[in-house]
Amino acid sequence: MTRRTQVAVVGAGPAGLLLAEVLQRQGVESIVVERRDRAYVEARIRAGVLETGTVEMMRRAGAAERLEREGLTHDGIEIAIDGHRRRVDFRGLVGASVTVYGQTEMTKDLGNRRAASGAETLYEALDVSLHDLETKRPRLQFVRDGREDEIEADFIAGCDGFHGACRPSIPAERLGVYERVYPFAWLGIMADCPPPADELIYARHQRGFALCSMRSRSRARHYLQAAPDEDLDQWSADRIWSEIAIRIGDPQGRLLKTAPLIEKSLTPMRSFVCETMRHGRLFLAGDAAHIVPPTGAKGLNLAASDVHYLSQAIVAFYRSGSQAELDAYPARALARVWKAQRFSWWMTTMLHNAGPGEAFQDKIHRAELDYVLGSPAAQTSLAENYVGLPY
Ligand code: FAS
Ligand code: PHB
Repeated sequence: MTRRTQVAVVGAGPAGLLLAEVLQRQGVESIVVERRDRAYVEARIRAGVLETGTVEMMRRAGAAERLEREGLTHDGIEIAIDGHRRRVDFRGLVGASVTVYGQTEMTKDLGNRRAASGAETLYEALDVSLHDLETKRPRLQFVRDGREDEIEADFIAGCDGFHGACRPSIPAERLGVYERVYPFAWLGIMADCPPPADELIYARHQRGFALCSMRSRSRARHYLQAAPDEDLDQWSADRIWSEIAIRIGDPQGRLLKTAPLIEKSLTPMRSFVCETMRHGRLFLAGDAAHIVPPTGAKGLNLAASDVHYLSQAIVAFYRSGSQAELDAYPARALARVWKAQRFSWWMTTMLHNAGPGEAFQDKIHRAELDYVLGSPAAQTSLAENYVGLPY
């Protein structure tokens, strides 16, 4: 049986669900097709800091009620160099703040919104393949409950992340790809204990980078710079906690509360952009098109700004028949993507040890951080990028 819809969305992560619900509320119907089950998608622990624009997109999706109630407003961050902490005051410098709210919660809220709107989300849809992308009737084929299924649509939104099926459906010779892989990774933990400070602490230390973040005032989310092939079995909870304490300048552990680990993971670090964000009637959004090192807290937020541009273009098409905004989508989205890539690369190289043989680089990056922490002008630049550049 072939289902028919206006927009077929591949992926029920933040980008896919946000796009589907923003479109739904503007009268454009969609079907979302997701490889995993809903519980798996909503349990994936990832991002935690939302730009103002992302909060606004959740409002446009009709899914911001809990976020506005439970999200924590942060007016700044702290940056530590070898244990000496200084605050960067976003509110004072640029009159804006960020909201701390877990991606898991955002995806749950969007999933509940989607279920309430009665629109279709097909979970556990396997072997998704894309067809007829350069025609006016592109199609998705997939297997669900052991049966082959098909959706015909006006447009396909590729929101299936870095390892999805959509980007590879674009002919290789059409792909414009830029990539940098970093010589380190993040060892991430989650624990039910208060974070060491009211705001996030980004720390540069000769032993490596550390970040103390949170999901609430009683749930901490911390990261340590580690090798890309780090053996997590060599990292006991005690070793992790003591290393975080040293790197943030709390060697006696007076500030850092500890608790049993809920999660321990290793995330590789890369910068990746596929500039081919459109191929025929296929449009890529979110991690399907770009990956940033998480130091600048931009990954999830770029998915939201892609959705802003793509939803505007699709709605304009249905309202006026004009293709102009669809044609302009890649350039509009990429203008913001590359600025966020630059900021994420800058925060990453400035705060992480470059590794053996890079002593000169490390001196330059420490000097840059020293300069930033002593210059209101440099801190203003950091602040306006961190809180999110305008759409
Ligand atoms: P997602 O990858 O979230 O979602 C894609 C969806 O598509 C998934 O549900 C997947 O199951 C589905 N899918 C994939 N292939 C499919 C197929 N063939 N058919 C159907 N469905 C398919 N960002 C930050 O800002 N801060 C962070 O700290 C941070 N930490 C991260 C940690 C990890 C381990 C990872 C991988 C990413 C992290 N990110 C972070 C970035 C992350 O938050 C992404 O930016 C965000 O998930 C982007 O959302 P989507 O584009 O929806 O992609
Ligand atoms: C997080 O809370 O997961 C987080 C916060 C800030 C970052 C990266 C990750 O830069």
